[in-house]
Amino acid sequence: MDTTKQQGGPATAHGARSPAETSARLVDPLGDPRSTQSLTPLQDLHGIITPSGLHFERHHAGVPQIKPEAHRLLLHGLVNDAKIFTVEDIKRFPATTKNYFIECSGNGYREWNGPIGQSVQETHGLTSCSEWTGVPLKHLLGEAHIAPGAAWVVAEGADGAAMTRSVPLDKCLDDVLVAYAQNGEMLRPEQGYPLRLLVPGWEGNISVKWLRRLKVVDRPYQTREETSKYTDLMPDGSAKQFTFVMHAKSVITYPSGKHKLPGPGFYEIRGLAWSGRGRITRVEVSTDDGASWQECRLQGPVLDKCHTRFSCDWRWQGKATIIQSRCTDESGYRQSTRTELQAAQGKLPSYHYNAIQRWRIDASGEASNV
Ligand SMILES: Nc1nc2c(c(=O)[nH]1)N[C@H]1C(S)=C(S)[C@@H](COP(=O)(O)O)O[C@H]1N2
Ligand SMILES: [Mo]
Repeated sequence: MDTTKQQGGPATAHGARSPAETSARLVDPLGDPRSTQSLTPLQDLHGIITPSGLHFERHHAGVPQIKPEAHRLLLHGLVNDAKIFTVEDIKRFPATTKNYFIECSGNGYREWNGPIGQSVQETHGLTSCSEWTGVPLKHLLGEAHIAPGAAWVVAEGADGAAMTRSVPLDKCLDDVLVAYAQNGEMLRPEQGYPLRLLVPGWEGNISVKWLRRLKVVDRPYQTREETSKYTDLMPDGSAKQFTFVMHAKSVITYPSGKHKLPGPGFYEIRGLAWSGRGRITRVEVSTDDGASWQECRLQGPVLDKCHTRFSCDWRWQGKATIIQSRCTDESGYRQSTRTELQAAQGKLPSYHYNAIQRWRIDASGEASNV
């Protein structure tokens, strides 16, 4: 059909992607359809922003349907002026817009003892990156006037799980947002519409969605999500609590598991790197099973606690090999191997898995997780 010889389709009130584009989240129910996760197709993305419809999801009790006009955020506890905010009240505060990743601390959980996932979506799809708009929590706390003895803030969601987490006050006064928008529009219901906490660089679980209550308190409240869940089991059987920061991680997204290179020749290796400790300063790639490493290009702007895209040139000779990437962040932390991670933390699968991801390219060009 010659599209230059006829009138095209009409304008639409709300756009949708081309029907030819079918990239989708991988919905992976955790044994119970009410508690689900869905994974971002990192292999299909460009740049650093995850389209809102492809942002990974993790729901402990499904997605509540919240009417924004009926929603309230209560701010109380160790404050002199307790407040009840409507969504409109929150939007009247001076707004901040920042790009941040959110990564579930369970991202890659199954990879601790060896390769399990086939595609990068399966191994790394519990991270996504958006432009978030909201009000810095410090402004709301300023309105409520924090009282002496305040040291933590307990955040509670309005979902069936009433997800509750304790956040240190220092972090709340630093870069935490009460976000209402994502990539230029109001949050998607799956991301916490109409309000969510956004705790940059820390494990996704603490960014409480459908936020309805903030209680300023003197100590962590030892909620379910910080005792029975989201603690890291140590080799001696004890559990480490409050390991908030997501360590630096990188992964090659092209070529990656399930891709097939059409033949020897030039390829641009592409991937993503991020760190909960700040900016990514360096990404290196090896295309010879770790014998040598080359410096990658970082696509600017390289932002704080944000996905960073890297790339490097590769001429594939058509022989079987292993490709992998490792990153360093501005704190000097460098991503390590699975073996090094196991030596430091034991072999029990745990949260915060961030080892170097290796993809084998076989002689036919097929990529797989090794
Ligand atoms: N209220 C509420 N907040 C929540 C959750 C939830 O189930 N309920 N899941 C948490 C978890 S475990 C993660 S990893 C992130 C995921 O955010 P996303 O679904 O927007 O990607 O939200 C967190 N906030
Ligand atoms: Mo999570």
